[in-house]
Amino acid sequence: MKRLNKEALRHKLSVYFILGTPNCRQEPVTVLREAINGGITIFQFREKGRNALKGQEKYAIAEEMQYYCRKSGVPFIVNDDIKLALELDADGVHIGQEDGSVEEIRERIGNKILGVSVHDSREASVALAGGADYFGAGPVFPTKTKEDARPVQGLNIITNLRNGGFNLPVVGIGGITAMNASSVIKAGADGIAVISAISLADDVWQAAALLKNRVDKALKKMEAE
Ligand code: TZP
Ligand code: MG
Repeated sequence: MKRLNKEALRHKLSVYFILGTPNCRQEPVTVLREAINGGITIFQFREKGRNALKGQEKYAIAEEMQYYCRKSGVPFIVNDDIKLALELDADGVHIGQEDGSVEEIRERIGNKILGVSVHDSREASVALAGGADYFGAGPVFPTKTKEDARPVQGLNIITNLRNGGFNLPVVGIGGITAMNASSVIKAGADGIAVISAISLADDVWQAAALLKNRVDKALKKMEAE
């Protein structure tokens, strides 16, 4: 996939699904395939936490997930593991505040998509200067998925970034569900990033489709205002 321009990327970020094998009860590749069919617009492979795969097993499942993403035109982003992203020629990388210098990672990955998790305007400024393409902001709501998550920030994190004049695409993350997704878009986010709302759903396809529906409606409403 060629590097997307800023507006195309903004659009692709609307329903951002993140998954690793520890996040699902069903077979992870099946979960991803159903989520793609349900309408997710971008995917992040985040193999972290208890029982996370390593080495060849991690590589193999990432490669399989990338295959299904490619087939459907869904950008494939790798969390943290720059080496894996380069080996697979992934579409991009997502890093947090503890993952090293944004600038150095930008140099290593060339023109791949670079997402950075930020928690305030200062971190956002540094990420922007270092060459980030989008911000992940949160946790917006309480989450059980990330054990070392920062304190809940509420919708303020999104509003503050927007009021701070940042024009980079922003996705909200943390505790987002079909019930609260519209509020995140209304606060100014370009998209929502979720793990459990899709990965742990009884019907993964339906969960993804419902989120997509809610987000699309909220984005349309924002455009009209
Ligand atoms: N970063 C901040 S909160 C979070 C990450 C990776 C976990 C999001 O998971 P969920 O299940 O959508 O709350
Ligand atoms: Mg990280």
